[in-house]
Amino acid sequence: MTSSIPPLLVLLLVLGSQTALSQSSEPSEPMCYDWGESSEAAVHVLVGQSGFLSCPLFSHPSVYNYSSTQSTGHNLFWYRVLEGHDLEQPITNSARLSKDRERLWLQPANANDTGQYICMIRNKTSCSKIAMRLTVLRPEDVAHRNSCAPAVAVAATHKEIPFQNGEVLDCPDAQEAAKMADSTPTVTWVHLGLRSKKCLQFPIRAPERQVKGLSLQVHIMMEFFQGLYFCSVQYQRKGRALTFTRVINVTAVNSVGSKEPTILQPTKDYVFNVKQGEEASLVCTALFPYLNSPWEMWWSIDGKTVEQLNDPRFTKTASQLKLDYGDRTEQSILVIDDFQPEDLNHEFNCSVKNALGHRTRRALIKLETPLPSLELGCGLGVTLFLMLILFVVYHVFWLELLLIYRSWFGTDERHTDDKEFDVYISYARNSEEEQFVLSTLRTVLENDLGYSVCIFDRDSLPGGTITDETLGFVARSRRLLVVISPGYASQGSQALLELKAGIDGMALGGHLRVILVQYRPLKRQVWVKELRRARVALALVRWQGEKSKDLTSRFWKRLRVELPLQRKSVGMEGGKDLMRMSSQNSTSSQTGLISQTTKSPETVYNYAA
Ligand SMILES: *C1O[C@H](CO)[C@@H](O)[C@H](O)[C@H]1NC(C)=O
Ligand SMILES: *[C@@H]1O[C@H](CO)[C@@H](O)[C@H](O)[C@H]1NC(C)=O
Ligand SMILES: *[C@@H]1O[C@H](CO)[C@@H](O)[C@H](O)[C@H]1NC(C)=O
Ligand SMILES: *[C@@H]1O[C@H](CO)[C@@H](O)[C@H](O)[C@H]1NC(C)=O
Ligand SMILES: *[C@@H]1O[C@H](CO)[C@@H](O)[C@H](O)[C@H]1NC(C)=O
Ligand SMILES: *[C@@H]1O[C@H](CO)[C@@H](O)[C@H](O)[C@H]1NC(C)=O
Repeated sequence: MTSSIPPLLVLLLVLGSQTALSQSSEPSEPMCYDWGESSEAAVHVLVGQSGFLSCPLFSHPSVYNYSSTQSTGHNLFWYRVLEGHDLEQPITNSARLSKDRERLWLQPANANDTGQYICMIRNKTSCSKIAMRLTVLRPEDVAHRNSCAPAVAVAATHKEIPFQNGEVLDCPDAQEAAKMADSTPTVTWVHLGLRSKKCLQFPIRAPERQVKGLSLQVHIMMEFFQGLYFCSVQYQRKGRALTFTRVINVTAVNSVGSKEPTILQPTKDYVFNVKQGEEASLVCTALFPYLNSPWEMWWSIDGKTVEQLNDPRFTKTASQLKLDYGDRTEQSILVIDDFQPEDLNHEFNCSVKNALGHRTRRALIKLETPLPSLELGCGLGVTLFLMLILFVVYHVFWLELLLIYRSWFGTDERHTDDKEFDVYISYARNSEEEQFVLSTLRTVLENDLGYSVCIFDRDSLPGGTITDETLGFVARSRRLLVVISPGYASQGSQALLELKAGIDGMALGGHLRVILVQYRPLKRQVWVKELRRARVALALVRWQGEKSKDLTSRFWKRLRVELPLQRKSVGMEGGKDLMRMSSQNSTSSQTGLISQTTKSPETVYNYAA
């Protein structure tokens, strides 16, 4: 940013606010305004070389102009401050110390000239004074020391020369020295290459750079002409040989191409994505091609600069990204604190300007509403919770769910087949299980659940062969309920016959399914091999003692799932009564027959074998 600050302000800032002091030694003399010490005006001179102090009051001619002060009767006086004594000693003109307009020349400077100096302009009614510091350096103290320079030099001046262009390098202060010299001074030039770091003493053969009088002419600027140019001025004054060295820092700058500034970022269609409630940084990058004139870059909000708005929510930072032969890439970032949807109504413009042109680009902004993490978290939590509930419900109540599902969508097998019994119960006779079968299983199935149950010993008619009748009964049943027990289906038993008939019927697709019911915990090893083989494919329902007595227990639910669908009879009195009439009472009438028809071991044995 090179904005021109009012010179008076600079003067005030630089000098610091020193109080106006009365310098009056005589009552008639005016108050003298004291500007304090100017750090800008500090001078370094090499011991033994010529140098000068320039009165800083005149460095801003809009405030003090040497020519005009002369016309208002002002005189310029120089003083040296004697340190430790707080005394201002007037400087008297001599061959070595001489005034020339606003300058005080030291020809040459001595080591003991180092100190504070004051220049004062005064007429009868007004007075101003300012102080500055002179430092006389030894050659070994100097920054630009190098082996090739004929002498060392102090402060460097800067010069930019466009490629392919010509430029005259004047040795600073040589003209002024020439005015005081007895004869024309001589100047020697040395170039210290920027990259090569080599010294080149002029004059040289090549025609691009030539010494002409007190100057060095660069006819066509090249990249390797960059670097430091030392010029040493030698002259005679009042019979004394004098010298001083100056240095010019020469850099090459681009000369061709458009010199108007361009906005590199944001591009025409670029959209800044900003988040609500967060800090938004709008980055503007611009290229200012080399132009020896001021340039400017700024952000505006609805046409007002950040400074004009003076809103703490808007701040900006600027920085230089690149300097390439004078072409500067500059960046300005507008930072918007806590971006809100209303900010989208503002017009954020990045503007650039130099002497030849200006550009403005509006920043397109898209607001990304952040996912409300709280609501998202809640939603997720609720979903997980529901899933957990479903999981639990399914695992605890899956039997119920299955039963409900079946009651709604299942088909009643009894309408599609011509079977006579729902359940055929196969069990080991004379075992603990027999009691369970006859007193519990049969009763509940028939009376409470309304199934038609076939128990061979009860339902078979006297006279027939046991094998045929068994096969017939099993074939006419929809389910074969096998109540397993340690001795179940031992060799040659009725139960083995029933089991084989059931497994065969199942395998042959006779609409028969075998269900295993375990009354007591039982080791698998004691199962007959037919059972062991079939086990994988069969449902096993376990009796869990007292727990299973209740009709709503798991045992009965599982059993009902395995048994044919009983659409209307579950818990219904009608079904119960029907069953009692149809089968239960026939039991008693047939019990007597069992003894006559049971046990024809040979037949069973033959079948089994
Ligand atoms: C079954 O018949 C017997 C007599 O044969 C009778 O005492 C009993 O009440 C009957 N049971 C049912 C449930 O009808
Ligand atoms: C100083 O004043 C003289 C005459 O008063 C004027 O010609 C000259 O331009 C002024 N210089 C500056 C730098 O203002
Ligand atoms: C002294 O200088 C001031 C301006 O700084 C001017 O107004 C005034 O007339 C001058 N006085 C005389 C006596 O020339
Ligand atoms: C300063 O130094 C010079 C020699 O370099 C000497 O002649 C002169 O007297 C000195 N002046 C003071 C005030 O010390
Ligand atoms: C010369 O000027 C360039 C560009 O301003 C700067 O980077 C470099 O440090 C200067 N060289 C010296 C020796 O001052
Ligand atoms: C902002 O820039 C756009 C072009 O991108 C322009 O049309 C508009 O006038 C500018 N607004 C202001 C206030 O400069």
